[in-house]
Amino acid sequence: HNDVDHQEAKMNEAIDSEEEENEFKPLILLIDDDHDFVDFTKRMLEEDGYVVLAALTAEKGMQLYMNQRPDCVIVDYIIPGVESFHLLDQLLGRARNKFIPVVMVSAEADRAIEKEAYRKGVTDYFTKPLEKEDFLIRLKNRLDYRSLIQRSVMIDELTGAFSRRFLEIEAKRLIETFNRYDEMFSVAMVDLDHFKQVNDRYGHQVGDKVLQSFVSFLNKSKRKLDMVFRLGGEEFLILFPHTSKDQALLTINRFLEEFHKLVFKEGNDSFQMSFSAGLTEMKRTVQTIQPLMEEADQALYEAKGNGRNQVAI
Ligand code: GH3
Ligand code: MG
Ligand code: MG
Ligand code: MG
Repeated sequence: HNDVDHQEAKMNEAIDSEEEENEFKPLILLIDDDHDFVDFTKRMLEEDGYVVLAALTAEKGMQLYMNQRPDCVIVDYIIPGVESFHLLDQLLGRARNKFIPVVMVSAEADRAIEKEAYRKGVTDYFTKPLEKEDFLIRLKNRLDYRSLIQRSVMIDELTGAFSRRFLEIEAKRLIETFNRYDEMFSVAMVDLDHFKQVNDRYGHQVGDKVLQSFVSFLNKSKRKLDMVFRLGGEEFLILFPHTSKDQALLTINRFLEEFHKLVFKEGNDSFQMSFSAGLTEMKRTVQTIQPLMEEADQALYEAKGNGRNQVAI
């Protein structure tokens, strides 16, 4: 019922499995009324490592499209009971802003139809019978491109933390879960202390390395469901699902203690770092992440003012 949920679950899966030897299999929706073609194509795609959902009618196709959020749609030009291009229009209307490639297959080797399909926005147009190798190569290119876009939208390039854009999506999901199930979550705003000094003393590259180390420290120390986002510079936000601020406070205090023990070595020099944090939790009166970020930011400001290397609520 919630396609944002599903989409993000899949993104997380994609990221988790990056390390686990790319176990993630793209999901392909095939909409075509021709049984034989569907059987043949489904088998061909499965042999190539895809998961395939097949629909023999436009209605079923649209339903699967909405509920399953495939990574790519392959759609027949002529499906009985639907005006030509009507289904395509419906699919493209919803596909574009999610970067889902829509591929048209047709028995018609008609240039006018092909051109119209491209004009509408299909990524490829193939005539039947499919030329296996050509088809699979192009499909793979499309899907690689799609996962690249997904990754670059979600992940901060320097540190590997989640991006600010992705925060909006995750926060929305947690707020919905809170509204529906009273499931508490906490938000921490985190900022490295005197980070500028690292840049000034050792150069930007060392500063960058500290940022990377900080994120990998957080990722190693946090629980699996906690999420670390880079808001910019040396400022981060951590989402703690299923966690009250009292519980999150214990966690952050543990982070503070452990992080400050890490020794960074630069040539003959060595130095230690710390961070400050501001913490808040979800409440009935808010409907977006924005006010929570402001509260956490205010608390962060207090933590800085009280001498840094600490957390405030
Ligand atoms: P405070 O304890 O008050 O937070 O002091 P601070 O020095 O950490 O904070 P300030 O905001 O004064 O400086 C942050 C610095 O972070 C300034 C900026 O040049 C640097 N910075 C921002 N983004 C990056 C980055 O991607 N890499 C590096 N190396 N430095 C960055
Ligand atoms: Mg600052
Ligand atoms: Mg700072
Ligand atoms: Mg800062």
